Amino acid sequence: MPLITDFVSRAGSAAQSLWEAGGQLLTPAVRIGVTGLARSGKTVFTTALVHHLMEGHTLPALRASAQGRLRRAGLAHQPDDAVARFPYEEHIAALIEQRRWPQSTTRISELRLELDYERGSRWRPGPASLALDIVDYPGEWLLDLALLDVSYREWSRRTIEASRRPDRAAIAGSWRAGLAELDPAAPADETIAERASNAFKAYLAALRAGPEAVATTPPGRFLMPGDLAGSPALTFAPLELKPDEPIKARSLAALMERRFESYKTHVVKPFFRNHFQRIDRQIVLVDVLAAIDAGPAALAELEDALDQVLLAFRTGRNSLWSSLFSPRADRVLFAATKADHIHHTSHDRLEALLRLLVARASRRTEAAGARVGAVALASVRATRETSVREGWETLPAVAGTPEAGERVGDEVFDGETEAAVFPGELPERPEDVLEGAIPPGSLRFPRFRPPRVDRGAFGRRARMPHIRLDRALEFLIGDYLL
Ligand SMILES: Nc1nc2c(ncn2[C@@H]2O[C@H](COP(=O)(O)OP(=O)(O)OP(=O)(O)O)[C@@H](O)[C@H]2O)c(=O)[nH]1
Ligand SMILES: [Mg+2]
Repeated sequence: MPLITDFVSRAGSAAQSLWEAGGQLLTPAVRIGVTGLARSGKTVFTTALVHHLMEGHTLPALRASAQGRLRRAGLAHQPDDAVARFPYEEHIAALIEQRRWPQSTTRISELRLELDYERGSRWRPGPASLALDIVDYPGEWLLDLALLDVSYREWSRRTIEASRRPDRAAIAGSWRAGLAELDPAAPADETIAERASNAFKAYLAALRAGPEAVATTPPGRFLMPGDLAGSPALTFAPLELKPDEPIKARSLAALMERRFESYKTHVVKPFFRNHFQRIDRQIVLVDVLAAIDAGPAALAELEDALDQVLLAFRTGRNSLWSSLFSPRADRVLFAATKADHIHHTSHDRLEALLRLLVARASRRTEAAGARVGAVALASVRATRETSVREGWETLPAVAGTPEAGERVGDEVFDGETEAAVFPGELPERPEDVLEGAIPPGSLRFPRFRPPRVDRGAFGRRARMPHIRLDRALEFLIGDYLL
């Protein structure tokens, strides 16, 4: 029985061809992309994954591990010198030593882990190695794909029109008021361009902080600039252009248009060409619980974002973009993170909801060429399960240490005291969630501190608890370890 539901299957396996290409000379490598929108749990996922493999913990759903065939895992030099190294040591120390979550990150980073294992195949037994190149990058960057085939004029029109939606009107108010004062035909002026761009970025940030809770409006680098913050390619904004009026040379509109094109040429295309198209296996982390709690508008926005993400994986096969890059990822796993906030009785329901969100996306845009899976997981399990009594009822609850300043009901926590919380339950039918069965703000999800991890026997650390991280690994690399 498959551990994770597959929607679309594709014959053939990349593992095979790599084996053939790699022969005995090179260590075969698999490049795993870890992405997701801001705060979805990318850094914690990558850190936990490396931790379990390095410490040699048994991961029952990863067959090679369950069969005792994983021998050793160690960090090695990464293949790309121009990409920042993922600071694993710093993140794991924060989690274990200080019991705090890692710092937020805004750029791409990479880490190579070398696995020695015993082949499981009866035909080719014996020792083997596999290099895992793990690449963590902001999911917002994938949404930029939508910009590649639109003109500045068209992008301006669409972005301004979308801001007129009733639920966005109030948020867009101050940016739109400033926009109305700008004359696209006025001479190009750096200060005005910068001011317009800042006002537009403030609008994008407000969208993310508002009821939608999910940032899907490109340009993705405006909220996640990486190393490019402040550069001209990131200093532009939409303008109100009259449909039939040409853009005048040396005008404000001409400056904005040139920068929009530079953004595509110097930022978007290189990312897709140099990074995205080299990924073999992709995991897309999704904070579904936060979106449920933010309400139906956030869920609809999230569904849209997942749709766009899947689009990026299909492009190479039949579209305009195929001349630019062709993704080779043959497996994409969507993962609902932070499942430790809810009782295990709701884990399958969370997974079903995620599957529904992705299934609708793939149906709308027709089948993808890659195998797509869904799982609900917690990279680091910060809670344990318990029950609480409310009146005559006993409710399934989770207990952990809420972070200092977190509020549950009337109580404000100090970061040391434990609390048992009934987070709420997800309905049996995932459709009910999309139809508004859970009123916004009704779930109780305090931010818990990472769990206490004590040193085990012989100086070895006890394992950091997780939920279904092993299933995710089996989907991503299980077939490479046969
Ligand atoms: N309880 C729990 N919280 C988690 C887990 N994973 C992530 N979190 C929470 O989510 C926050 C964001 O996680 P990160 O891994 O930093 O997310 P990210 O996607 O790398 O975020 P950015 O780098 O800011 O884009 C953390 O600070 C934790 O509060 C998990 O498995 N369990
Ligand atoms: Mg991060």
